[in-house]
Order: sequence, then structure tokens, then C-alpha cells
Amino acid sequence: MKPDILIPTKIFQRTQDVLEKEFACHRLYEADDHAVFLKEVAPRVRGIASFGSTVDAAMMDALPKLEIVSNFGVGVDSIDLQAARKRKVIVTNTPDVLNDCVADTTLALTLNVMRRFPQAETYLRSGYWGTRGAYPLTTSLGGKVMGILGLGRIGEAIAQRAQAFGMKIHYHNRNKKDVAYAYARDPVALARASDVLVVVTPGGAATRHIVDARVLDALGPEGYLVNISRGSTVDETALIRYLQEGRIAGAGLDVFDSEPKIDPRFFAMENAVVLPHVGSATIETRTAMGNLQIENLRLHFAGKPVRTRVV
Ligand code: 8YV
Repeated sequence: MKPDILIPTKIFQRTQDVLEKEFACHRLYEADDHAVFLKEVAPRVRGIASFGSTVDAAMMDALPKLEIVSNFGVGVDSIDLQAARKRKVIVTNTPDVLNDCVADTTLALTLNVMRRFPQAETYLRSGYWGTRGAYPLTTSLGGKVMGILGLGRIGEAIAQRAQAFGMKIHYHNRNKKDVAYAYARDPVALARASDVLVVVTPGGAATRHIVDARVLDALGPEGYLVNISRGSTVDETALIRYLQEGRIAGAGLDVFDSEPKIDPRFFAMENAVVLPHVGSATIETRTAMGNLQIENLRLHFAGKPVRTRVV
């Protein structure tokens, strides 16, 4: 008998194909009435394969046989971990396999916002090179300070790349780490020291608006913000105001508060480089993430310990 699992949101096709083969899958996203659907499958569902999907206490209560939530993604801020703990539901994620891709994306955003390559390309495509002359000069990365807010495994991969570009690394974590980078005691101090502040910290209540107006003030009109974490970590209303008023130099953003429907003011902003949450979005990395998600489910239902447990 294949174990029954719920799939709340459609996952990367290759991963979904394997899941469909090995498990009895119930696709919540195809149901017209979610409550009715959950009630129907509740006696059988023992696992959830989530993709950044909301898995809250109500959903866990609706699925009394639930044993495991295996998430496709390293961030588990959309899963109520406390509710899972209370109900002895295991939660797993997909760390490490995406570090390189997310770090690549961070450096791409840093290059693009400081060197203005997307805008320079638009300038060329608009035919201005031949009529208005050379594109205006931009800002170098070499010798500048990158401040990393949240120096974990992804932060380390970013630091390595930034150093290869000649940047100096500062960081802030709740606890100082045994690393050669300069430690800042809080996000404001880090922003003050940084030419580009990179937000890598996990999402969730503890880091909500960790980058607020005070941090943006400390970053200042020559400073750049890059966010590849979660939209929730930055006070987006303040950020938009600071970008519009030139109170920071620019922002490179892969994540937004209300994604995928982002604040339309971003579309018109010349000093923002925006991406549709593609940090980990390569075939190789998404395949590896999916394999880890599947492996955790397989191990659990074989009665073995999972590989990457969060709770
Ligand atoms: C995911 C991410 O693809 O891993 C994460 O936390 O942000 C991305 O890599 C996205 O969250 C969908 O789960």
C-alpha cells in the first residue's frame, strides 16, 4: 500500500512525477472546496509534500493521521512549527543543495544593481547608444563592503563569491561566529558599515521587518540593499519610500511581501532590480531539492530517521 500524501501546491514537475509514482497523492490545488477535500482525505493522509505552501494548525487539525510535512525549499516560515511540535509532526526541508544557486543569484543581483547592467541593456535596446552616447558610469564592487545579515550556509557561499569579486565581508548574526569576517553587533551597525547589505536571514515572526527605516537610514544614499531571503524581512513600505526618495542608492530584490503579486510601484523604479523569486530556480538545483524532499518521505515511511529534519 502506498502511503497517502497531500500536495497543497503544485511542485516542480520532475519531483511531482516521482511523488505520483511512489505515493497516493491528493492534489489539494485542484480541489474547488479545500475544506470538503481535506475532510474526504483526512482518514488516509499521513504526509504533506509542501512547496512553500501554508501548513497551519488548522490544516494539521484537519489531518489527524498526519506524521510528516516534507517541504520543497529550505525556508519553512510557511509551516507552523510550533503546531507541528505540539502534534509530534515531523517537518523537513531542503538545505545545502541550493546554497550555490542562491549565492549565484545574490551576486547577480549585486552586480546588476551596482553596475546597472539591466538598465544599460535597456538603453542599448532602446537605440540610445547611437543617439545619446555612452551609458552613464556606475559603481564598482571591488574594495566595497558587503554586509551579510544572517551568515549561515547560504551566507557563507555568498561571502566566498563576494570575496572573489574583491569585496570585504562584514556580518551580523544573533551570535558571533568563529569566522574571519568583521562582526557587527546589530543590523543598524551592519548597515552603517556596508556598501551593500544582503539579507539572508530566514523569514518568520522573529525576523519580520528586521530591515526597517532605521537600517535603511544607516545604509544611506550610497548604499544598496539586496534581499534573497523573504519579503517579510524588509519593511517594504519604507523600502519603496527610500528608493523613491533616493535615500538608498538601489535595491536588488528576489523576494517580496505579497509575491507573486508584487507592489506595482516596483515596476517603475529605475533604481530597483527585481526578480520573480528565482534564487534556487535551476533544473539542477530544483531536481536536487525535490530528491531530498522525496528521500525524507521515503525514509519516514520506511520507519527510518529522515535526513534533514527541522522539527
Ligand atoms: C523555494 C526558497 O523554491 O528554499 C527556499 O526557501 O525560497 C526557494 O528556494 C521556494 O521557497 C518554494 O518552496
